[in-house]
Amino acid sequence: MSGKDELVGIRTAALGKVQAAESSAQLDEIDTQYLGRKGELTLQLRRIGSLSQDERKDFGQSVNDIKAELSEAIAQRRQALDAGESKAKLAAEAVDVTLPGRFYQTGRPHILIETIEKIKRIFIGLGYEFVETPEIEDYKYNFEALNYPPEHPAMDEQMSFYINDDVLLRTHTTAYQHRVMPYRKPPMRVATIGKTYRYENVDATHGHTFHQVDCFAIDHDISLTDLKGTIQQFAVEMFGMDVNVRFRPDFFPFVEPGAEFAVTCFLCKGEGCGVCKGSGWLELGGAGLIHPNILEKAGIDSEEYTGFAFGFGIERMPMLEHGIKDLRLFMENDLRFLRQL
Ligand code: FA5
Repeated sequence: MSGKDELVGIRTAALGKVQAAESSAQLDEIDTQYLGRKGELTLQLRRIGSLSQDERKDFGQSVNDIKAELSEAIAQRRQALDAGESKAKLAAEAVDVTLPGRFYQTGRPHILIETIEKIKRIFIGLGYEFVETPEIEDYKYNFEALNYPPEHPAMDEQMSFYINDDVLLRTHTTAYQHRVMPYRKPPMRVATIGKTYRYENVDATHGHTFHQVDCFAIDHDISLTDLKGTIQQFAVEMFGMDVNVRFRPDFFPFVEPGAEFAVTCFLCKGEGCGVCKGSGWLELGGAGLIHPNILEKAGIDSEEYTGFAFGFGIERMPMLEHGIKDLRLFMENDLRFLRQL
């Protein structure tokens, strides 16, 4: 084969490879194979010495033309591949703004936690400091320090889960009083909120585990009017309306006089409805003026200071507000229930 024929073969093969190349890396290989220091076209130039004087110029010119043509073809192919690649990349990264958004399920506080937080906010706004005391409580704080004489029938109303003779699960949040009172000086306004436990027959409105809030205030000249005003203010902020508060005599060994209190039904505004069973009132809890014995036991002079205390259950409020018929639903963690609220 003449040198010229060989050149034509190399050119055809090289240009064919360039067109078939699918990547920059393949083009690099073709570049090395033909145009590199030991490339096929470079080697062709070295043949020039073996050619006649006449042929040399012509042959050299042809090799250089093919080299230039091949370089140009490689550059063009590289450009085309780059453009294709970035187009494909753009296509892959494209966002279809017409697609519907992804739905993320977000958590939210349990309805009881929401109620507790709201109650706390209101009492903090009224100047109460919240404290936490144990749920596993000494008999001493749960009953004895609260003026319950041994074997007093009132203790039957709060059937208890005993851990041993001296320790039980607190039956009411009022157990916090003597964990706090002896260690502070009046004036004081203190509150606590949390779980309480009673060993009783569980039904739709009575749980063995439920929540209470308790508050007390001690200062000079505290009277029943202060108690009533505080509960009234709480009810207005909690239920968002102009409520009345009703007190009826009741007995708790740690208050004198003692009362149960109710607020105007927030659904029927006192007219009488299914929720308040036609009475127009919703019973919330117990209250009264702190018994002088309790103050004295805490080292507070009952001649100089008086105080009020009250406590109520939490579950009742969201039950009434959302028409929840069974208090056990709060503690069962059934998502079908929780998602409705
Ligand atoms: C008490 O627990 C007193 N410690 C309240 C108190 C505090 C009176 C300070 C005076 C001064 P009582 O046993 O009535 O009182 O309970 C108060 C509220 O807790 C009830 O009105 C009710 O709303 C709620 N409660 C009582 N037992 C249960 C129960 N088993 N399940 C759900 N809620 C309950």
